[in-house]
Amino acid sequence: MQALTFYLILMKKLFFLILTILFSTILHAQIKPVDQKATPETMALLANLKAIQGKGVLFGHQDDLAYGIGWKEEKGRSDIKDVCGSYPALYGWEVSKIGQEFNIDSVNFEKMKGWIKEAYQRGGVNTISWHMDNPVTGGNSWDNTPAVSSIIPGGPRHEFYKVRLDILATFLNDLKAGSGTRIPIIFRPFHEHTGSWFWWGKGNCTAEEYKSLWRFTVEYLRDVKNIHHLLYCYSPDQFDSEEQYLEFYPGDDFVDILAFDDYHSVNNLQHREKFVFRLKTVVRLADAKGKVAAFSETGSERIPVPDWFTNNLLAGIRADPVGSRIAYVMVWRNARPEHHYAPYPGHSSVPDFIQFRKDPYTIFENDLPKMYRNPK
Ligand code: BMA
Repeated sequence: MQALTFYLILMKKLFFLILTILFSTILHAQIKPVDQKATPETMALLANLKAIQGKGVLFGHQDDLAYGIGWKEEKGRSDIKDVCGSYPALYGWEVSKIGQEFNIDSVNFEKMKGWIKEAYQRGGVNTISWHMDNPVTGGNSWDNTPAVSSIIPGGPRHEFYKVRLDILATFLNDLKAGSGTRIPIIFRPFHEHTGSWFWWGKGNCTAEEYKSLWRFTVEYLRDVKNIHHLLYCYSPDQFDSEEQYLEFYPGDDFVDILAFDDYHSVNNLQHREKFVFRLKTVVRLADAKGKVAAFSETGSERIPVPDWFTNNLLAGIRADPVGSRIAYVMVWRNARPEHHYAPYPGHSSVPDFIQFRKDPYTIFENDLPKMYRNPK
């Protein structure tokens, strides 16, 4: 009898031990956002992006619903959908000149809110970049007069920067679905900083100043403005080593998505190795840090090479099993015939783009899993 009781107690202990181990494994496997108070939809988006890595790549397009070649603001229209029958899975938007009526590319901010909502309601993903005007000179973001040291805490233009963030926060808070749910946004500020063309880029500020600006931005939006529907995306431009990629990295507590922009190595087949190296580096670092990896911005202006989508982009992504594990890729905007990065009806890259869309590895809106529910 005593032996039986002892046996039962032992079994019970063992059972709870196994349960605890299982539970903590699941908890650890779950990817944690920068924002501990992130909304359930935002957390689900992050978990889904991570779960998708290695299964496929979401395809994205900047300003897709706002305009295309030969049209502007036509309800339901998209160059991507016109060409292949599906909307992209991801939509890029730009908030330069936030607080005014139109952004730098004449996109009306009120209408942008509507397009972000439409995309969300169809199950798509939204990302926002910020070509912020130079806060010292009032010039645009390409005015690379040093400014970062002026707007970080303690700097003479710090209060001015806080007001810019207040205005941005008001816009972000307006991004609500019908139910009042805030629409999750991948926020990608201060991008391409490995180049020196923007005032926040290398050469125009120190790495420490950049990190301080990034950390302040996250803390202010999250802890002061109570914005809990953002995922923070770090996206340098070209880099040739892990050290270079991480030089301005603000830290694991401030970044959800490790990404990069590249319009160079992807466009030159001779530089395939470099392209693959960049993809692999970002995936490896993201894996090691428990983050999502992405290819935040790319494209070939005017797409002069008709098989660019399959041969440059997709073949490059698929060239390596590690490099292929990025969650999404986004091409830049279709502004006008001399400045566009996605095909439109009649373009010579259309047949290839249809192949690209049909490839089982590319994910368009029609192929998306439910991005705002926890993955199974
Ligand atoms: C650049 C170009 C510009 C545009 C800017 C911000 O790459 O497309 O025409 O104003 O991005 O969106």
